[in-house]
Amino acid sequence: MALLTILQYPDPRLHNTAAPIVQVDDSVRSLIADMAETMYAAPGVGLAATQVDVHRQLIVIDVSPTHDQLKVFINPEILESRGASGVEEGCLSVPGVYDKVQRAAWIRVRALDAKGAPFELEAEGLLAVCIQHEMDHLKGKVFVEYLSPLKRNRILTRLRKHEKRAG
Ligand code: K1U
Ligand code: ZN
Repeated sequence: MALLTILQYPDPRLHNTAAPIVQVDDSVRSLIADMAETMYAAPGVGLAATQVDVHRQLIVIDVSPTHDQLKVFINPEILESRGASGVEEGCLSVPGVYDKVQRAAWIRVRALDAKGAPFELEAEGLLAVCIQHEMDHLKGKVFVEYLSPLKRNRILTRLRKHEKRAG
């Protein structure tokens, strides 16, 4: 297994659109293992392949307090959604920024698992928000792009200062 580098906003590669995965083979399972290790080490509760510069439709999520309930979503689709969530979001590609975004409170999602088998899942709370956040990454959208231009410019200024200081 390997720790992968997480792209940092405003890296333009975060705006790439991910392609569907045609075959769930050993290379996909190896990427799943590396993404899970990277997510747990960060630490985070989700990670999209886009964030590690792989532009394929793959997400890993674990919102359990025990960090032992890894969920894998390949080619995810939202079939139904309801309500409005009030969960605050964070993003490993935008460190130090937390804010609320308009998302559905409940979703029904269809995807393939790590073996390539189709499944459906109903989700609410943090899991529902995390799935929507990660699916946005696969479409090239970062959560700060939902915020007002004022907030987004402040975030960009702070991140650029931080980047300069880090060399
Ligand atoms: O997409 C990402 O960068 C991962 C992101 C997922 C997410 C969190 C909260 C709401 C929506 C999406 C994170 O994991 S940010 C880090 C985080 O939330 C966290 C870190 C340690 C413990 C618990 C949460
Ligand atoms: Zn994110």
